[in-house]
Amino acid sequence: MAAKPKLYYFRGRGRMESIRWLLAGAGVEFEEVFLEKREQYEKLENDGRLLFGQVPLVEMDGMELTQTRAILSYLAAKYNLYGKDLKERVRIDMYVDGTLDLMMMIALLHFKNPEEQEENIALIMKKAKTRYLPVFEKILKDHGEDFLVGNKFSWADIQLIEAILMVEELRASVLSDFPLLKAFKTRISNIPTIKKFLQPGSQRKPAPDQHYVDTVKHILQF
Ligand SMILES: N[C@@H](CCC(=O)N[C@@H](CS)C(=O)NCC(=O)O)C(=O)O
Repeated sequence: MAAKPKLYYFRGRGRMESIRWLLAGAGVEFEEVFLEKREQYEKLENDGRLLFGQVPLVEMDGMELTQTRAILSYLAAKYNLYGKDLKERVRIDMYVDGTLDLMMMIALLHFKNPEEQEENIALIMKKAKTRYLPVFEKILKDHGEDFLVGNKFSWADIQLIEAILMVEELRASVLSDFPLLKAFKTRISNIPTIKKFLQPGSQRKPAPDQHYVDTVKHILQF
């Protein structure tokens, strides 16, 4: 039996969370090594395991993988969540990149001071409601299918549900003007692998707290 993918990152969401979601959505078990101390990060670097001196790092299939987007697309292709042809694949890429842009704004929020955070939340909510969510509502409306691409569960669906849940953590009512996205959320949440990942005790990580922020700042020295 092939070894489980091994994920090296902080004990929190950050750039690794979408990788966790994608593995979980694909029904793949994984192990995690949490970086708690600067020395762990330095050791990975000194051992030449971080291609550009950065995490996430995923060890799998005899490779040491870095660069989040590359890891995600490898996983999507490997686990058959990346469309049936190049045209579906590029649509999945577009949808994923849009949601990643939105999610990165939210992930960075926790590293800002309280005043900046308030301003940023307002901006993120404005962009979520006027730029990102309408796009996905329209996609679902136009094709009338259950999934975003090719009427088949894909990486794009997994990325979108992760993004929806992150935005809802900021404003619980955010989907009130998006009925098809509401139904999408319910549908995707009930896919067995996703349902399992949403249960308490799974490897899904909570929203960042001060300890997480302090650990990341300590390890990366900023
Ligand atoms: N393009 C990279 C960026 C990775 C990145 O910035 N990782 C941060 C932690 S989330 C890091 O390791 N920073 C250390 C550094 O850049 O020196 C990716 O998407 O994986």
